[in-house]
Amino acid sequence: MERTLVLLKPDAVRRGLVGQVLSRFEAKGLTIVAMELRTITGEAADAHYVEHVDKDFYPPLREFATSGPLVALVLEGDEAVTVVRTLTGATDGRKAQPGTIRGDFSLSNRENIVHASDSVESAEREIALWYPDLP
Ligand code: 3AN
Repeated sequence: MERTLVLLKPDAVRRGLVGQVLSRFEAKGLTIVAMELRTITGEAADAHYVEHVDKDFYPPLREFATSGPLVALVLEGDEAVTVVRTLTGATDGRKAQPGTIRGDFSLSNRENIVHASDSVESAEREIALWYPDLP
C-alpha cells in the first residue's frame, strides 16, 4: 500500500468540482485516509512548492494557491502515487488527455484543478507537511 498527497486547488472548490473529482479517485478504488478544507498562507504555499519558489511562474502560482479554500487529502492504495498522477494528467490542462481530470476540467497550466505528489519521496514529504499527526 502506498499513500499520496492530493490538493483540490482553489479553482476546483470555486467551480464546484470537488465532488466530481473526488468521485474519480473513489471509483478507482483509492481510499481517503485524511481530508480537510483549508485556506493556506503564503508561507505554507512556499513550503509545499519548495522546488518552485525561485521559478518565474511561482509568484502567480502562490497568489492562486492562497486565493481561497482548497481541499487537502491523503489517498491510499496500490501504487497510489503513479495511479493518481495518471488520473490527474499532464500539468497543462490544454495538453492533458481527455479522460484525465485536467484534460476534462482545465484549460490552464496554473489553474489545473489538482496537485498530486510526483514520487513516493515527494508524497512522504508532502504528507508530513500537510498532516504531521497522521498515523
Ligand atoms: P505537476 O503539478 O503536474 O506536478 P509541476 O510540479 O511542474 O506540475 O508544477 C507545479 C504547479 O505549478 C502546477 N500544478 C501548476 O499549477 C504550476 N505550473 C507549472 N508550470 C507552470 C507554468 N509554466 N506556468 C504556470 N504555472 C505552472
